[in-house]
Amino acid sequence: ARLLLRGFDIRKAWLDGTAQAQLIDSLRPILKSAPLFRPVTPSGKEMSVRMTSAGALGWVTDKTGYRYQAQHPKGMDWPAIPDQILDIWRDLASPDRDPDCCLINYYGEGTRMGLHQDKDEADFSWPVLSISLGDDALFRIGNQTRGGKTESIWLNSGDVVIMGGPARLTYHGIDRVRFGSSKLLPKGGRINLTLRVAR
Ligand code: MD3
Ligand code: FE
Repeated sequence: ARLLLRGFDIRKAWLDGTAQAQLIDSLRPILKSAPLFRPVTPSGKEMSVRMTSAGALGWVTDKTGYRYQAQHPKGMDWPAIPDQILDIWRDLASPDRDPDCCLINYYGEGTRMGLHQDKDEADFSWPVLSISLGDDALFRIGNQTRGGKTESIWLNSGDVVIMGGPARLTYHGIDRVRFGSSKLLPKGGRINLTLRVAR
């Protein structure tokens, strides 16, 4: 099913169970060579999400600020983005240019992500694409400025969301995860893959 919500193009169950399991398999070597880390915001707060990246650039945050950089905080280059992930981008976002960043967010029990805009990228005319894997998550969509009414929708494993055009700068966040609602990840939790053209 296809749903349009405030300019977000939501493809429910875009990936079948086999494709989801293959995606998780493609992430295993990435998580081994570029382990998840707990980001710290410039204000010094630890985020509850754990993250890593694949691609030429990864998104990081620490006391010195938010940025894209070519190395993991421990110093190694990020692993390449698997072809299977790039294929989803080429199908749904753009056949003309590949993303240079695949941010991998892991949501354990109690993880949430407050409302924010994604604006560390150089060119907002490129869409952002998000792939949900594992436990269900309550996704909140706001407006292009802080405040105002919001709408929420549950994202399930296999859902893909494309944020382009005016929706690109919409405030969004994850209010909660239904921990244990999916059997995709043996230890539970949710993985969100976010594909972006950062530079
Ligand atoms: C709307 N991640 O990594 S994905 C993020 O589920 C992020 O991990 C959430 O927000 C997650 O920045 C939400 C959906 C999403 C991702 C990027 C967006 C929505 C977006 C960029 C612009 C507008
Ligand atoms: Fe975001």
